[in-house]
Amino acid sequence: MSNTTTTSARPKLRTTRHSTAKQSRKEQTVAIVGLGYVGLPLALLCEERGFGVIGFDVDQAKLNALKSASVPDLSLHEQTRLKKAKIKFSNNQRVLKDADIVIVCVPTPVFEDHTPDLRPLKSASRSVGLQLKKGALVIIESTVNPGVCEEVVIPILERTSGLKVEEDFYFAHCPERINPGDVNFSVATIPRVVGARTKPSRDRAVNFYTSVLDAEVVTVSDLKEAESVKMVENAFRDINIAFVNELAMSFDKLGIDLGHVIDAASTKPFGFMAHYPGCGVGGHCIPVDPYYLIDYAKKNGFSHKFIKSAREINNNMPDYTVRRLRQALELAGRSLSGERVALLGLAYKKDVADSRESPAFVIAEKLIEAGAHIVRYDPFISKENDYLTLQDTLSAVDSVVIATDHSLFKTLTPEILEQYEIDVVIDGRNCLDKDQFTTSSIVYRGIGR
Ligand code: SAJ
Repeated sequence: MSNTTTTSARPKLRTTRHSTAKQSRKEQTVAIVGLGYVGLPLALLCEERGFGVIGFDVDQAKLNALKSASVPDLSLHEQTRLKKAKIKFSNNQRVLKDADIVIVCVPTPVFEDHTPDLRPLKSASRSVGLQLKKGALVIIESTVNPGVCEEVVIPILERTSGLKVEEDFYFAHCPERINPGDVNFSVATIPRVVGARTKPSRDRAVNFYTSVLDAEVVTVSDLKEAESVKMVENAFRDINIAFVNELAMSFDKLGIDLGHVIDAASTKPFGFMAHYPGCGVGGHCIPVDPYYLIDYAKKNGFSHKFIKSAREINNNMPDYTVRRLRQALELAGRSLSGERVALLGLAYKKDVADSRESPAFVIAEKLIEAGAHIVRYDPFISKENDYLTLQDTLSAVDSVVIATDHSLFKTLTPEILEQYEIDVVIDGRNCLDKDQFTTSSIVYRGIGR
């Protein structure tokens, strides 16, 4: 049964907005499985909206941090909520047995060979299944490729619970859309997409989300469409970043400032969406999710050439960044071997403390392989720093590579850098004011400028 009604070339999605009465929320217990950057904000929001909430995570260190209310990357509001939260945090899966709604928000990484690593999701599904009660609703928010819900998760839930999906329990997929560090969009305000096999499951899930969120909830025809939405969103972003990264390497040869070109192209009010070149693509989503789609399509007889090429281009950007440094040092009469280089930024994106899949680590590896001596500094990940302060870091080096556009690094003017006798700067995130460097003694190179 299709849920979408096609009224024009583009199928019109049905939007549903109706809320569950507040008193019924109090009677409902929501269990969030996985308390990371997706699950924890959702748990706090559910409690704020009147649900009884259980927070389950296998990581005792994470649970300890939660109990002491010291968790990075939460908004101020979420930090405040956490301090007074009545959420039951536990790593004992038996706490799940009372849940009316169980939402799985565990990581879905890839192995070294880029194939999907579903171990966390399978383990979570087993824990949920073992405690699943009749009539409960299970929602997967973890990002997965089409087919995972039906071919992996539901069989585990049925096998471990002895219950039958759609007869004894409800099931839906609602891919998470959290954007860490985003001050404009929070879990409450980001529109969501829900897919399920049957109308009862879909309605149960839509009921829940419309009673918790302040954003639109749209439905798609089935689980595979819902799984595909997130894959498409993030592959879209990855290929667009690869597009500007390839342009950057070309325009560096042509001596054209790609940043200026993108800014000018952005004045076109339709048909163009700005993305920006950089030293690589990090994080738990963008560089990972396309591999799930590539892998599943390959297993079903299709090879994604374009999406794969985009991944290769983006994975090559750390190497390109090191080449930019090598070329700049040659102008200063030096080579990478023996060079003292500050690597500024380890996080995968601006002003967050998350370094997963960060290109900075690949840059570090390549610099060390080339014989350079690197000094790391990231104001958000101090445990990895070689010196306590940015000043001490700059005092110990002769050149700089910026791998993350943290706000702190944008204060680095040529005057400041010259005080530390730094004469080469590679701006891997194009976050400094290039024009200021043209009249300085410093060799400045960006990515695509
Ligand atoms: N990056 C570029 N150029 C760009 C944009 C990003 O090189 O134009 C790099 C970043 O430096 C970073 C990586 O790509 O290393 C990922 O950046 P991101 O802004 O996409 O950050 P994420 O990974 O937190 O992406 C999240 C995603 N949200 C979800 O998956 C739910 C993504 O779908 C969002 O599009 C993205 O936030 C967003 O728009 O900010």
